[in-house]
Amino acid sequence: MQIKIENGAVAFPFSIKINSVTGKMDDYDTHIERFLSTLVSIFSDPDAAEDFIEKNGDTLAYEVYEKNIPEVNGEIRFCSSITYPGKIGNEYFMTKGHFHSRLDTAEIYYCIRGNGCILMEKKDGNPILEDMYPGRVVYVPGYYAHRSINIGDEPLISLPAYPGDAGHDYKSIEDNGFRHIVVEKNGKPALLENPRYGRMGK
Ligand code: PAN
Ligand code: ZN
Repeated sequence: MQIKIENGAVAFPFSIKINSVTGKMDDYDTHIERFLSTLVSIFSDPDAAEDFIEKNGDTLAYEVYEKNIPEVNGEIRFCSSITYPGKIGNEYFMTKGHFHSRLDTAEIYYCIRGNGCILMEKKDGNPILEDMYPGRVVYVPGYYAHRSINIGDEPLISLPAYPGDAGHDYKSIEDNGFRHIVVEKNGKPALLENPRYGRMGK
């Protein structure tokens, strides 16, 4: 079903289903797949990411299914976000992460399956790590960059929802990274300073 738009807004109510095992959305409009080869520079050890790909082949780290809801004030965009289990060295598979282009826009993540966390950081603030497991809702306030991190051994599936006009600023994170990374230490996730913060793009 194509969403009907009138005056720049969704014209009719609609519903979709997200498979709670695979995360696949039925009747989606857009499907984004992020393979490790396109994510090498988000990891704190890009050489380890290259080695991983050499050994295991290019690997799907996360994917997103979404409806094309207008990117305007008043609408709510949502998707199914699926981050796969895995690690580069000790660093867990994760999404690229971003600020919203409209910095003051918030977001909620509803966790459907898996075990992980959302890392949140203001431009100059402390990191906040919130747990994700089925049934858990994480509120990401405006001004916080955010990314999903899978610390488990099954897909981390969530439903993020955010204002239509939020927009996505990936560049700040591509250039600088997050100030912190989440790695496995003694079998548990640990939050460490990112040794490459401020020079991720180099
Ligand atoms: C989410 C994310 C999704 C994929 O819908 O877009 O989890 O992560 P990246 O956008 O960082 O690649 C969201 O936060 N939207 O605003
Ligand atoms: Zn977001």
